[in-house]
Amino acid sequence: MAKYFQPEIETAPLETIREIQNERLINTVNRVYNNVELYRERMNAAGVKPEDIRSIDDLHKLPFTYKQDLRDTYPYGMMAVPMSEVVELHASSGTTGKQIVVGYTENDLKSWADICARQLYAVGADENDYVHVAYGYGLFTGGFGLHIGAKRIGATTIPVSSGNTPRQITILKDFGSTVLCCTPSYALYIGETLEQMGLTPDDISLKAGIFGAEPWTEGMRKDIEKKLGLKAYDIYGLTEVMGPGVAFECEEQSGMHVNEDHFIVEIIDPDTGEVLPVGEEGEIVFTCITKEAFPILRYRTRDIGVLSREKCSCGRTFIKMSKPRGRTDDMLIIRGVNVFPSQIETVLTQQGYSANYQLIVDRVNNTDTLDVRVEMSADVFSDTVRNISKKEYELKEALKSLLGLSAKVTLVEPQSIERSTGKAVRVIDKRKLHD
Ligand code: DLL
Repeated sequence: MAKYFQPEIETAPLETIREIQNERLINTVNRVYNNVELYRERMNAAGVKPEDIRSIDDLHKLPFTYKQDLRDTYPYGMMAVPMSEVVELHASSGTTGKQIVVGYTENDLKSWADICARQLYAVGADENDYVHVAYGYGLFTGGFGLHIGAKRIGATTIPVSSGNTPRQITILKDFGSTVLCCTPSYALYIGETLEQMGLTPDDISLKAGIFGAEPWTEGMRKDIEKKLGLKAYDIYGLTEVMGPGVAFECEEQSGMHVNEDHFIVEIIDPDTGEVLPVGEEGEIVFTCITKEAFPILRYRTRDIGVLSREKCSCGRTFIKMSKPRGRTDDMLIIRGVNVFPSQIETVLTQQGYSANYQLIVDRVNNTDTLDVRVEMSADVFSDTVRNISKKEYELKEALKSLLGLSAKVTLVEPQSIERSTGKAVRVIDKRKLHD
């Protein structure tokens, strides 16, 4: 039986959601036009006045917001309320460039707690649960977001933060954690450590995991579920929009419901900016319609995904987004073949490997090269060199036939690829060193 934290809105008819969105969008546009210089200038330049936005059908008239805008207005230039009303700051540095800062009012924190509480209810958690938060606490939004969500549902919240993996296992065991929140790559690492400590999932009490902040595949989901003896759910979010909980997975485990009473989602063609119909793949764009401190209009996430309005068996009516395939800036172009690391991960896990891999990209004699380094299991490692070469060949062929990608494949020793307690670094692009 599905459990909803806020059933009235989570299962509301589409028309009701639309009415809420229309009203909140109009409000937000007026507020940002009056309070944020960047929006006033952008809208003036585009010839759009707040009164031109009468419903979400007019959304496309509004200009986009880019990460660069947040850098240019660093640190407080995009706040729509006086700083005296901002009660918390978070920040994200991303992989490149200057960090960006976002702010929350007391009401913003309440909305954030609500959306994380919806995620926790959707995985079957309630006040009887022990929620173990192993996302990093600090300026990163992962730790604090799930933390306030867990408190909101009255669960016993365990703010472990990330790192010190043997200690995580001790706490899982001794404190009786039932829900684990961390990145999927850290979940896998915790699972491996459990095994190395001679323990099994029966020695701990986990029933569900809330894993996000990075792309991960169905193969990795199965692996984590087996290693930790739980059901693994995806959660999506980004600092600029709120943090974790922008979209959340339900018991169906087939995509994430976007919290449409707080965020309007669009899919656009990343090259032309044109809005694409539901069902087509493109760049995900969000507009925040309840945030007071840091409302953001049509934010270009650079994440690639697809939306679906198909009825969900959980009873929620919020639109669903697919697992994002990756970010436009993470897409690798290897001799003309476009490929996301997550597609390579799908092939690796289908071939029975765990998601401990690294992609080394380089340019040799003006030609791009890709070396897929994957850890072998202990039993393969003890195999003959000939058999290991055979396995490498098989994987190389699988990558070629499934993705059209010719790559070098190297099976490396178990435990030789550095583990991550946060977001895994999958790609080492040596081409950047030559530029
Ligand atoms: O990663 C917020 C978060 C924390 C989400 C904990 C989920 C759980 P940032 O550090 O700003 O915020 O990174 C945001 O991470 O644009 C995506 O590219 C990626 N991302 C986040 N969740 C997912 C996911 C947090 N479930 C960026 N699947 C986003 C794939 C994800 N990518």
